[in-house]
Amino acid sequence: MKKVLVLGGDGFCGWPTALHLSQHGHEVVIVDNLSRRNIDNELGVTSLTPIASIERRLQCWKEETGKTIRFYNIDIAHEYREVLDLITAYEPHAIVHFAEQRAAPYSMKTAKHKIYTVNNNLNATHNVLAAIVESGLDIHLVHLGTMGVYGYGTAGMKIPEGYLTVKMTTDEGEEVEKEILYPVNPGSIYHMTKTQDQLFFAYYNKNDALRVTDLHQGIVWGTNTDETNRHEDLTNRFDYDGDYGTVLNRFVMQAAVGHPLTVHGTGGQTRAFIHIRDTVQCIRLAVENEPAKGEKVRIFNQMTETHRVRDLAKMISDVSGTEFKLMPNPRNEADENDLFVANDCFLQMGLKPTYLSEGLLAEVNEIAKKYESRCDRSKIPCISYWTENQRKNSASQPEVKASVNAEI
Ligand code: NAD
Ligand code: USQ
Repeated sequence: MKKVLVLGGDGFCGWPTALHLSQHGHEVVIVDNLSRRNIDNELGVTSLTPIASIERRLQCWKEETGKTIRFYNIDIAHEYREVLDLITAYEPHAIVHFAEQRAAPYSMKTAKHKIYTVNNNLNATHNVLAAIVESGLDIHLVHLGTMGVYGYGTAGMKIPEGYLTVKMTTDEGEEVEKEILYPVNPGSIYHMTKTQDQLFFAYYNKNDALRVTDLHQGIVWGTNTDETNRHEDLTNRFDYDGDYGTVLNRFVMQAAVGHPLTVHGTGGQTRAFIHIRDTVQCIRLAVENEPAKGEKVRIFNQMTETHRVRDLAKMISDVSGTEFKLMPNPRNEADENDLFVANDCFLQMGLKPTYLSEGLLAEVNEIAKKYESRCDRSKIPCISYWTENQRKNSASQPEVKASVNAEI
């Protein structure tokens, strides 16, 4: 049994992870400032699934399982003293850190949103690291990073798990080998904060010998896990709006309400995916297998399959009969890319993935169809633009081409 602090434990990944850890015998305390719920208010949207208050969620978990999860409302980015006091009093074995602003489109909306994302994410991560050191405790930090730190290109090789061995020629003409962090190539201000997080971890690992596992996660799809399925009041959130909704869950919901699937550009972007059920398994595996003292930062690629956006649209269109549309891309990103990713670490540790081929239809029928009446169609369009050019392009070409089950 490990004592685990789950930072950001009211969020989409954090809530099912907290329950999964609790169910597997770990003692869990959640910290969250509920900023995600406040951002829903700012954007005028709600989760497609109805989500209970954090107090009701925890009471329901107790009623269902007899297990207690405590909750503290602390802003990790701004309340350093409270973070330190909690760590010192609770003495966790591990801290799982989800508590960041995680939407790329939200981070690109305006200068104010860029500044919020940078201040929130960098201070949250740094405060946790500084507090672990100041507490003097030997705590394993497990952080949720992103595949997007690498960019999505390949140099004719699989993207390795975090590190790259490079060969250099010294001034004397001698060839030397060195291991470096894989070069970063962030595609948004949000992704940029995750590349900076990596440097914080490398520094604190070198200077203070902190044990850190950084999980470079792909796009999470799906909604519920075995634990959140136990009761309506444990249901996980499902974001579908243009800022927080991620591509696969958006397509699933769009198919359920008969909205044309919103493919950006040519849909040639290839991305990495993982089901929420696998996310919670991976995090438990990471918590239960901490790095040795003095070991370099462990980096795992937390993803199970890669797909091209237009192939996903085609797959969902074929299943549902909903047409898809190629829209002007609001983002500044490559139109087409290949993506090959190494993910051996979690598979070797025993991860049994849920693949799209098995989980997709259940998601459409059990979640999107069930809650379709809660969808506000006016919140579906992506209206955060990466640059002024993208904004102008969208205004002049509302959609590029419509297509029903067509080959593109
Ligand atoms: P989310 O927004 O649903 O959850 C984040 C939680 O952290 C929210 O409950 C929010 O209130 C809380 N939070 C944010 N800032 C905080 C602060 N300063 N103090 C206290 N609490 C704070 O996001 P998510 O989808 O659950 O993502 C969790 C983590 O996983 C993020 O770091 C994200 O970058 C990473 N990730 C997510 C995905 C995905 O597809 N959802 C993919 C890869 C990586
Ligand atoms: N896209 C569409 N249509 C849509 C929405 C998105 O074509 O309606 C495209 C985007 O242009 C992009 C791709 O789908 O090319 C993925 O977009 P996304 O919103 O699903 O994912 P992203 O912005 O990359 O962010 C999400 C999470 C983030 C996490 C990241 C993992 O919000 O927290 O870090 O996935 S990764 O993509 O591997 O970097």
